Amino acid sequence: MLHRAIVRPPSESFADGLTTVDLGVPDLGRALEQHARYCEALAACGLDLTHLRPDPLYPDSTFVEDTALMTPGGAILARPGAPSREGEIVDMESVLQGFFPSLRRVQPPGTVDGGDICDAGPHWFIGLSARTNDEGARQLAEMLAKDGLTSSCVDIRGVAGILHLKSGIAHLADRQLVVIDSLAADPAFENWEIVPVDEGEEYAANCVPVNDRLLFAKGFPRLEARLRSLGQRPLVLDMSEFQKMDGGLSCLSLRF
Ligand code: CIR
Repeated sequence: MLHRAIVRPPSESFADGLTTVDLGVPDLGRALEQHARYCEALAACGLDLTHLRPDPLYPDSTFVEDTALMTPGGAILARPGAPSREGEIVDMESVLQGFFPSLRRVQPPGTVDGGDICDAGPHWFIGLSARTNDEGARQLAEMLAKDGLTSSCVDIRGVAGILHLKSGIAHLADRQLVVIDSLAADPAFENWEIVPVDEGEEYAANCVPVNDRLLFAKGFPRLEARLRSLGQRPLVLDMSEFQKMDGGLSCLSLRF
């Protein structure tokens, strides 16, 4: 069961953040509206929300998932791989200290973005990306092993169209994963049940199980229908403004 989430609304500098997609400039008013609906959805799933103040110094800071990880052994402060995002961990550290007495952290020269880390129960997938480097992955695998978790790496550095590992995969339940086609042949996913994603619907692979519901992006009817047929109960949210900044549903919160 998940009980809490940390969120941070986009600030007035949101449109100055990093992006690799060409979907236009996000509208702050609409982004705030979509963020508010997202928070309502988490609350409807039974989570208590902690809101960090919006911070215009860090345009990407609404994507809180990249700054920390929650494991059965406590919290790990990440070390975002984009220089413009490094300072985001300062506020996250203060808020996490209120929940977790001892925080572990990824140390330089390691970098880890939380968006590259997919928790699949007792096994975790670690994406090697433009943001998460080999040293960061090595440190994280060691910390996870101390918590009794196994892990495997998925190198997405040559995979077009995804920023983070979780831009292309999601863990649904047990050994069931949503995986986009360009990642499906990775040896890390052998012996996992894969729910495929149709061409053109890749963005929706980033869906988020929260207790008995599944946060799911609006506008991707084929994957939505497939997941419903598998017994999932999608809670559909408009993510248009966050998609323009390379952000998906998982990155807007840290859930624990
Ligand atoms: C970035 O490039 O860092 C942000 N514009 C988007 C981060 C999205 N985070 C995530 O998928 N976990």
